[in-house]
Amino acid sequence: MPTTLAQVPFTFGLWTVGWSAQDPFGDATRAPIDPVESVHRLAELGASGVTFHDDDLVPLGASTADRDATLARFRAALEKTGLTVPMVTTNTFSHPVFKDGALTSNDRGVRRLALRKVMRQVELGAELGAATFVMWGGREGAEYDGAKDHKAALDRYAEGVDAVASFIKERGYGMRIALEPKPNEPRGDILLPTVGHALGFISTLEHGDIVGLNPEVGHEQMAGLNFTAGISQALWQGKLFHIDLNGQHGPRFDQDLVFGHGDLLSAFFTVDLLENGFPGGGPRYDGPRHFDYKPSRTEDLEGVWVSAAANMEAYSLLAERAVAFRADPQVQEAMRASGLEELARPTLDEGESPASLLRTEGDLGVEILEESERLGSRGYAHVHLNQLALRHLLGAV
Ligand code: ASO
Repeated sequence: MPTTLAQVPFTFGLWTVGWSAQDPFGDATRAPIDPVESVHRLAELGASGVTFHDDDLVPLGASTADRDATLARFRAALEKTGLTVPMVTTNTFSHPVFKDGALTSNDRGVRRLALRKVMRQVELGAELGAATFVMWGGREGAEYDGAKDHKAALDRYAEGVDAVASFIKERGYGMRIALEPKPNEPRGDILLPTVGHALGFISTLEHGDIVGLNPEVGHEQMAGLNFTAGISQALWQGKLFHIDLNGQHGPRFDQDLVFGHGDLLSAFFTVDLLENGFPGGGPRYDGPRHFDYKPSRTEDLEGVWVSAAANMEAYSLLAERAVAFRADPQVQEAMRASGLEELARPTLDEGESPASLLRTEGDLGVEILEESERLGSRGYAHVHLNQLALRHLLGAV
């Protein structure tokens, strides 16, 4: 396997490698994996951290004594391997109680129960030093429009997220919440279906200062959207708190493929953004490169670890190529020709009034047409730039 970038913090959810591969049409094809084994195997492969839902580590309903024993074994594995826990999350989707949602269930008792489950996991995350708390509202939604009062559901969602955020602040945990959008599956429609919806929602929150996003490649692509563009906007708004990398082939069921095994060119530009930043400078993502994928159902236990390594290899290969892409003088020239530098320049001069653009000695209508014809004849050479990216991606340089 090619070298992984030593400085890149690769992390995996315990539920990813630990998935036994049951799907809506078939039984599990693999035996469960002990989380402690996952910690050791991932460390050997070069990962720097693991993440988990409450129930991934401690089965729902475990007694306090069992919970303590499990946590002690887990902590010992972390200490031995040096792996960290940069993020934790809560399972508010598997148990039948959450069939109509957790924080937005029509049943108030379910909403209160969900808050207890979430806050209990916040406490554990804080103990383990997690900086991010992911909230994926997989069951927050409906199958039928008439079955959900969307105004009330959004009120309750905001109330729930604000409650968790204020709890974090009250306890002084210094943790931030990252909401994870998804358009559908397992619900027919899920609330906060895309990065854009979630950003709009966050702007309404009382404690929105510590609430951001955990966008997932496949989730945006299921909605037919451009993932790199989505995380760009999240970064631009200072809201890219975490990221879920995986692969997906367009708008169909959530495939959770290995990163790079879906839309490869899109994956290249995602890595280019994460490793090199915006071409004109600006906010950078410095969090973990977290893989939220599923080892395909066809794989045996050895295949699980091969697929885990494949994520890191794909990212590392793309990172090497993205760095070479930006350093290539031909690419820099093509970027200039495409107008990228010009785009970084403000449209109005400093102190220039927008209304002054309307001032003219001549006929405004004629001037607008003449200007349009002059500027409209320009070529932007975007295809050449993209072809250079393709050459770098294929190692044809
Ligand atoms: C499992 C889901 C995934 C999400 C995670 C966090 O498949 O999309 O990131 O849980 O709750």
